[in-house]
This record gives sequence, structure tokens and C-alpha cells, in this order.
Amino acid sequence: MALREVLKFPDKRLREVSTPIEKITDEIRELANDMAEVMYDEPGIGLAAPQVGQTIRLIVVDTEWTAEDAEQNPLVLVNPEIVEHSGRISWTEGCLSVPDFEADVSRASHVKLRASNLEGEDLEIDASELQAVCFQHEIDHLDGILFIDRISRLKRNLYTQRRKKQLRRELEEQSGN
Ligand code: K1U
Ligand code: ZN
Repeated sequence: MALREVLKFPDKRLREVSTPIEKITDEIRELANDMAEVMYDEPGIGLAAPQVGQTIRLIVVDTEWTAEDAEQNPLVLVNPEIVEHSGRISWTEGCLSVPDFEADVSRASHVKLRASNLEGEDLEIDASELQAVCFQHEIDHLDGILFIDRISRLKRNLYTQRRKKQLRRELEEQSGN
């Protein structure tokens, strides 16, 4: 089966606020599996359901699998929420929905996150550094926020213009001009 497609900026569906998951169904389990496949294939260290066009509060994260000899171990989080945060850290972020762009973003360096797993069990996770950054980035997706919203307007405008030019060129190439 083909992998689910990752929506790309400026797709308006990335700007929707996702709805909480009330019941974990087979469909949700299948979506979580598909999201993990997409994340490892891209490759990425996280993915949020809206990025594959599903506006529900579901994320997958694995910030360790890229290390040498590490195994793939996706952390699937249902209705994740940050309940405590502290400190600041600047991290150079990218996003599978924001092609060809990276920028430094300032976020909390430590977070406490509450969520459920696919078995419906409550989880509480203390995260720091890259994992904390990744949780915040993915939860932003659930609220329709992209990391480019957290950088200077100048950098965001420059990227937006470059991306629009890129899309225009792609359209021209497709229509044979
Ligand atoms: O949400 C996404 O689009 C995934 C994104 C997550 C993220 C990256 C950096 C900081 C915070 C959150 C990515 O995974 S971009 C790709 C990436 O960071 C990466 C890919 C391969 C190896 C190591 C990192
Ligand atoms: Zn992203």
C-alpha cells in the first residue's frame, strides 16, 4: 500500500485546530501505524495527524531512532497536552510540511506531557532538549501552528515568497511551459 501523503505549506488544512480523540478505534490504530511508517520513510523524528490530513489529536515521536544502532520505537500519543514547562532552548527545526527550510526556534527546554497510549492508558512523560522540542512542535501542529509562525516576520516572509515561487515553477513544469 502507498504511504499517506504529507501535506505541505501553504495547505490550509495544516491551519485547522484538531479535535480530541474520544475513542480509540481500529481506524485510529491503523492511522498511528501509517503515521509511524511515513515518519521513518521521510525521514523524520515526529509527525502529527493533521500533516496527513487527519485533524485529530494524535502524534508519533521517535527522537532516538536516527542514532547509530538504535531501533525504531515510535511513541504514539493520543490527546497529548503540555501541563508544565520550564527553561528555554534554541533548536534548529525543520518540518516535513515546510519543505527546504530550517530555522532556530526558541521553546521550553523541559516539559511535562500528559497523554494516553493506544491502549487507553494514561501517560505522564518528563522530556528535555530534543524530545521536549519535538513534543512542542508536534502539539503545535494539532493547534494549526507551524514552526515558521515562531520565527521573525522577515524570515517567514522570505520563506513564504520562496515557497510560492517554487510552487509556481512546479505548476509551470507540469503544464509543459
Ligand atoms: O513534524 C514534523 O514535521 C517532523 C519534524 C519534527 C521536528 C524536527 C526538528 C525539531 C522539532 C521537530 C522532523 O522530523 S524534520 C526532520 C528531522 O528533524 C530529522 C530527520 C532525520 C534525522 C534527524 C532529524
Ligand atoms: Zn512539523
